[in-house]
Amino acid sequence: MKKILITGALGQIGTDLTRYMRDIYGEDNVLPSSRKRKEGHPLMDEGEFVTLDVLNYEVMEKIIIEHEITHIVHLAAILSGTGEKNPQVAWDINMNGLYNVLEIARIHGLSVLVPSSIAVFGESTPKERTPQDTVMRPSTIYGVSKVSGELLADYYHSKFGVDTRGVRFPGLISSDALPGGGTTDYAVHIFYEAIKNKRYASFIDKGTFMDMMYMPDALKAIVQLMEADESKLKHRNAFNISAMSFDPEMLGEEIKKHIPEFELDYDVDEELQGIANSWPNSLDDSEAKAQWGWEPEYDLASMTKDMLEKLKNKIG
Ligand code: AKB
Repeated sequence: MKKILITGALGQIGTDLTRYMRDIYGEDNVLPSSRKRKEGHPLMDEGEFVTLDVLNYEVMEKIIIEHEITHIVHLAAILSGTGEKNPQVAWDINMNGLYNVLEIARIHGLSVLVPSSIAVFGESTPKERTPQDTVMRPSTIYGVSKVSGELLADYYHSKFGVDTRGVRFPGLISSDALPGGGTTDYAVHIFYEAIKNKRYASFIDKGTFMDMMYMPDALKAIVQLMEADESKLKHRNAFNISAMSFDPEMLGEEIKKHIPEFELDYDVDEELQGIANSWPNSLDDSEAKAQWGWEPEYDLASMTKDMLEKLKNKIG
């Protein structure tokens, strides 16, 4: 029987993941947490929720013991854009938070799933079909902390036998919770603006390709990897996964098929553009496919159609 603690659960992934996991493992077996309560957030009224600052080891340990937690999905992190505005805070939360999680897992015999990101790659990484094992010299504090996190989680597995696993998420597109402070966020904002105003000024320039994934595939990946047969895993932290790669123009064209009056123009943010330029154009996710059966369902066309339908219901 699994009893799962989700850190950073009020963010883009956590909101959907809590509901998805509760459907699979039962409401009482999935405990979302975040640094603060957020009144009005749907998870406040959907079963148990605890406040947990991942930098507070004692509180985390108390929650683990009281709730008899067996697995931690560690989502609490500062993303690429926000990280560049305050690198010290990003390092503190991304590294010391993870260190606390791994130490508690080592001492109490828990399993840990911690997402990494395409941000682990940098300018010197091969850009097309970026291999699973390749050069990793990121240029953002987020990327530096995610590479370090991957290595630390691998170390806790090889040194202490902690069951650590992770995926390198691309940009995630979802209709429930908004993303916060990422370079790939334009690919979510564009949908809201297309429905509300029929136009969008992208902060990422045309011709900039990045990997992306629709949230249902991301949720599936987390559970699939958590449930994967350990003996088949040659890698642990972290697997390349992807579902599609596009630039803003391609996404705009796809939206126009549903909203013909939609107009896309550009108001490029130099800092975020620099980050996007340093990331791969497309990932090779064949190791995830071979080792634990990863297979995405949504491509650009099916994701766009579903996003627009969901958002029209949500915001009208
Ligand atoms: C970001 O843009 O920072 C994130 C990511 C790709 O990890 N969405």
